[in-house]
Amino acid sequence: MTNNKYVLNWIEEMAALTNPDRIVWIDGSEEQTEALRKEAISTGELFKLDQEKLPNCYLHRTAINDVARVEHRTFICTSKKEDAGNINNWMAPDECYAKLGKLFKNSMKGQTMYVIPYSMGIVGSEFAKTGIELTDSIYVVLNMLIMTRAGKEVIDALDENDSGFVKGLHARADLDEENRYICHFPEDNTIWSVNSGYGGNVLLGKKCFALRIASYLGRQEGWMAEHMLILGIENPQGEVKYITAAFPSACGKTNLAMLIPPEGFRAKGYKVWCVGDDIAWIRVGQDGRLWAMNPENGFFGVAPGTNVKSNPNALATTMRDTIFTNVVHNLETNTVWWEGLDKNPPKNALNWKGEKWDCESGEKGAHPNSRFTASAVNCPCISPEFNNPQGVPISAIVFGGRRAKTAPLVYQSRDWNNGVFVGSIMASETTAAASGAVGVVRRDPMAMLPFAGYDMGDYFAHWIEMGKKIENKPKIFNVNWFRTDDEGHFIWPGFGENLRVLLWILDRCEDKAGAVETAIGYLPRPEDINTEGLDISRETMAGLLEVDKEIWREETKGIREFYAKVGDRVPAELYAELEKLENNLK
Ligand code: GTP
Ligand code: SPV
Ligand code: MN
Repeated sequence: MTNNKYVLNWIEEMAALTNPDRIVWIDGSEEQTEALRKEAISTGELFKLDQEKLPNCYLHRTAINDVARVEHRTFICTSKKEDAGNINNWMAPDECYAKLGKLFKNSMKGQTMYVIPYSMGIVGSEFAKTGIELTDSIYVVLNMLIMTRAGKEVIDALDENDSGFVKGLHARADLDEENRYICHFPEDNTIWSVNSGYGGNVLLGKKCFALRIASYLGRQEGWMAEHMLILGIENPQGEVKYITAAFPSACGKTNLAMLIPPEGFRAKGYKVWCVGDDIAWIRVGQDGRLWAMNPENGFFGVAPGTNVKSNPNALATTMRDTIFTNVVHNLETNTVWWEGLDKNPPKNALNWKGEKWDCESGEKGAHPNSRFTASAVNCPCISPEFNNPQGVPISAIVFGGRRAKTAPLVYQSRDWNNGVFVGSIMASETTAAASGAVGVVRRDPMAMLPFAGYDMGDYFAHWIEMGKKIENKPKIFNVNWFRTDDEGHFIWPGFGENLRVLLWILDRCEDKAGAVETAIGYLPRPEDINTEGLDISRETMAGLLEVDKEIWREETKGIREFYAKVGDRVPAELYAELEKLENNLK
């Protein structure tokens, strides 16, 4: 497939280590892909769903001990520990290569090693980057073919003398939890993942490359890799403005990226275009604005909660060419189901573990982190700019998380550095997207806690530095769709209605909307957000926009503790912002 010596030598070395029976290059052709599907079906790795109702759709089940990212087993292996920082797990590169080398040794014996050349971004474009993943899993191959631009054209576009590709090695091995490792060697452009077969652990183009390795490269090269959706909002005059938003895992990026405007807004001509739902690569354009592109080619979205009301676009996207992972298998219709799809759970069905499932048992049928892997081109609201290698110009950056009480529905930061501060103090209740306890508040700066490929203090400093290079800075905001009442119910209706908040945000970017200054930043008054056609009282809006100083004083203590934990590379600019906030709250 290639004459690139760096590629060939590396594959030879990895094959010597893992000892596969065969090596197969993935070319991206429909013939090869179909043959792989057939093979996976024959071994039970995939189930073919009803091809009339769900053309080209398949179901996969992971091992029951392998259902989410494993943050405690994720390592950044820089030669100096301080470069990985206090927040990341660290291992010395030599030690890690030796340790994982033992786990990879002969791990592919009797199996095929697939070589997947893939591009993050438009193949051959200036801002795209190439990766090669070696894997023993057809499931990984089929997912990578959806999630990235993969195959022959990628390796053809790689120069013979280019050694800068990202080298990913993955083996399922024994799926042994105790020996599961997701390791990154940013100084070597290398990722090693062993003993898992689940999503973010093994689709190495996604979190491992496009966030952890890319954030490291971005700092060196002067750009940013962020855990952000990108969406365009078209107004009735046909003008489109773009927003990026960083929310932690399972906190609403896919939903927001594909939102359908409330009826009244649709009638007026508002439209939302999805550019990306998870990752944004961002750089300063020649025009002095910030430009964002989505390096992925598909969506690895959370299934539960996705339905015709909450996210019709996502649901439509999954109606063809989709791989479902860990959802319910409806045996009556040979289709899929998950909690929150509709009110008719199938009677004759298997749960995500493949066991007979009684929908009245009270036990969940789909895993809370069950997912769909679907093609971006199948999304009804995919942006016409999706394949533009330049990306799109950004008007606003939005941060947000799940906070039952503290954060108001929306607020605007005062300026870039204050906005970086707002991102750095993000916190959210944990979800099922990572293994561990769910619902615990944890600090998750810029939604990058598990994804920054280097020291978090340096990462903050990089944000501050980027601000100096952007002539026309986007404005920075914070949102919270998840405030709850005393009974624990969400107060804000969310989903499509979130457009109302985004429109206030865009109006603020053009000085067209009102706000009041508070201790934490600019907040809309209830009347500043258009609630036309929404059954929500002024008092409820006022409640959603309340900033409780007592709670926030407590919050600043948590922020100080967190900064101390991040360590001595937290920039002085952010401590200055923290002091301002503390003073404002006195
Ligand atoms: P990752 O793919 O893990 O990065 O997640 P994500 O940020 O894309 O989250 P996603 O959009 O898949 O949403 C996850 C969960 O949040 C789903 O159960 C949604 O139903 C729920 N959710 C999304 N938006 C809203 C909202 O506006 N309000 C409420 N109450 N729930 C929401
Ligand atoms: C996330 O957890 O943020 C995801 C899913 O987008 S995974 O690819 O598994 O990381
Ligand atoms: Mn994500």
